[in-house]
Formats: sequence, C-alpha cells, structure tokens
Amino acid sequence: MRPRRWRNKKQLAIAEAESEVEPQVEAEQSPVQEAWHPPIEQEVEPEPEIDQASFRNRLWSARGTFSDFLASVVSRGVDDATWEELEEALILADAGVGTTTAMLERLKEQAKTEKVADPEALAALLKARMTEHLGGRDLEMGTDGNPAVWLFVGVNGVGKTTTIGKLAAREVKSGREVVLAAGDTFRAAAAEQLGQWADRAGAELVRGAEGADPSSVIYDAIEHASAAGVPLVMADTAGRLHTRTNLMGELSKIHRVAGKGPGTVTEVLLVIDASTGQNGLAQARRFTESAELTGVVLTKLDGSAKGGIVMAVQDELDIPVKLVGLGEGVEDLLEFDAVEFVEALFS
Ligand SMILES: Nc1nc2c(ncn2[C@@H]2O[C@H](COP(=O)(O)OP(=O)(O)OP(=O)(O)O)[C@@H](O)[C@H]2O)c(=O)[nH]1
Ligand SMILES: [Mg+2]
Repeated sequence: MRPRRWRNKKQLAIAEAESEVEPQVEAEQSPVQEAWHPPIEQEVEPEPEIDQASFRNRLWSARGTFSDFLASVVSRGVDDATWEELEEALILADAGVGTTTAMLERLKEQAKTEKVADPEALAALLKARMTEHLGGRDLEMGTDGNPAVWLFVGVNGVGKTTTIGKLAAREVKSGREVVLAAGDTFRAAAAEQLGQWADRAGAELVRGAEGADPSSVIYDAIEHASAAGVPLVMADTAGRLHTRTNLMGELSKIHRVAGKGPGTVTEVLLVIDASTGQNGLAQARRFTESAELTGVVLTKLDGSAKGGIVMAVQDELDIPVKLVGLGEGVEDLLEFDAVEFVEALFS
C-alpha cells in the first residue's frame, strides 16, 4: 500500500498524535450536568472599583469555618476538646482526612514542645503551619514559546471558559497579546461564550465549526499566533464529549498535536470548582492520570466553597494551585497567595 500523503503539517501532526499510544485511562465519561451559561446577548456589568476581589472580601463561606473555631478556642482556652474541634473544622473545611490527620499530628507535637497554652499562640501556630503547608510552590506561568500555549482542562461547568476570559484580560492589560482557541467544539455556544470574552479582553479568537476536531482548531490558533507574532495562546477545551468518545484520550491528543506546531505547551491547567469539595477532587483526579498538568485553577472560592479544599488539592494531586477564581467578573481572578489566603481564612 502506498503511504498516504498529508496535505499539510497540521494533518500530519494530528495523524501522528492519533497513531501514538493512547494512555490507559478509563474511558468513563464525566456525569453530564448542564452548566449555567450567561445568555449570549447579556452584557456583564463592570465590577465597581470598591468591590475589588481579595481573599478577604470574597471567602465568605471558607472564612466561617476557621473563624468559628478561633472564636471557640478564644472563649474556652486550649484544652483537650480544642484538638477535636480543630479536626472537625478542617474536615468541614474540605481539607480531607489525610491532610487533616497530618496537619493535626504536627500541630499537636509542636504545641507540646513549644508549650503553647493560650489561644492566640495556638492560632498563630495554626496559621503558620497552614501557610507553610500551602506555600513554597512555584506558581510561575510558563511563557517561553513562540507562542507559549496554555491548555485549560476540567469537567464541564467548572469555569474553564470564564477563567480563560479573565486571564486573557489580565495578560492583554499587562501588554501581552493573546489568541484564544475555541477548542470546546462540543456546542456552538461555547465558542460564542469565548468570543465574548475575547472581545471584552481585547484578544483574538480562532474558532472552528461545531463538532470540529478540537486539536485542529487549537493547531490553527497556534499557527495563526505564530504567524502574527502573538506570544501566547490560551486554549479552551470541552468538559465532556459526544458519547463513545474518550475525553482523556482526546485531551492527550490535543496536547500532542499542540506540541507539534510552532508553539510550545508551557501550561496545562486543571480547572476545579472549589464548591464541589471532595467530589470535585475525585473527578479531577482522573485528569492527572492522562494530562501532564502544570497547575490547578481553583474557581468559585467565593461561593459556598470551604478553604481547606486548597490544601486537599495540593496534597492529593500534588499540583500547585496557581490561580483562584473569586467571582464571575473579569477582575475576579487572583494568583494564589498562601499568606493572604490564610490571613483571610482567620479574619
Ligand atoms: N461565583 C463564581 N462563579 C464562577 C467562577 N468561575 C466561573 N464561574 C461561573 O461558573 C459558570 C460556568 O463557567 P464556565 O466558564 O462556562 O465553565 P466551563 O468549565 O467552561 O463549562 P463547560 O464549557 O460547560 O465545560 C458560569 O456561570 C461562570 O460565570 C468563580 O470563580 N466564581
Ligand atoms: Mg466552557
């Protein structure tokens, strides 16, 4: 048989990626749940300056758990029940059993050696432990590439498209041009939604037809950015696929194809909805088996989410939480800052 001839480099890249070995990952689909999407024609009101997102003014629910614990210790003093209360607070805060146990053991030991007896000293110790636990990770986003390519993955409804929109706005504001790739071809509205964000951010959008091969759309975006001298491509992906298609396999293919073009994939960011707690974490774990993730974006920490989920994510997935979503507005995305985060939890 004569070898098939590919018309161009993109087709060759896709063919190569398809012929490479797919990861041995469960072909299980994520449960289909409809995410709420804002109506396309709806204009989003600009956020008033005064409401600028900070951990302190957005972590409503997350703050409650820890400040209640502190109030209780302050009113009663440090006693045996303190440790039980702390354990309960950490579990309630979605820190997970493993993280909670490890944290408690170290804290108890330290409190004993340092003879910590008053509530303020215990609070200070707890904050220091948590800050140390959460911090010290490399949160830098890779930008070396012509263009650098950031892929966003995660189950549907977690906030991938919104995060790309916010981040694109931030990058454009700081002077870096961005191309957005509408790699979620699952439904036409996904590209429309990303297009709205592109307009708002001042970024360019590359999209394909509904049902198009996501790898092909992302490849085109990278080639376009390369030709236009745009240094950064952010690629959206679908959180689910049409039946009988393997999402993890598709994401691996996207990653491989994206790497074969002129650009370099420098970030693969897993987006997790913090308000889904330990369940969300279990779903997210599937992505770590196939994609080479470089970071987590933890969204919706402003809602009913509990703060301990940040610890659980970092401990269990062993991937740094690089960015945090604190609302639906364009400014509501912050780099994760362990010191500010812990301060806010206890304030
Ligand atoms: N409160 C809050 N809402 C958020 C945040 N991030 C995203 N959302 C909302 O979550 C909903 C889903 O966000 P999308 O960005 O469409 O999620 P997605 O992961 O792209 O979803 P699919 O395209 O269906 O896979 C939207 O209503 C967003 O406005 C956040 O940090 N806080
Ligand atoms: Mg989306």
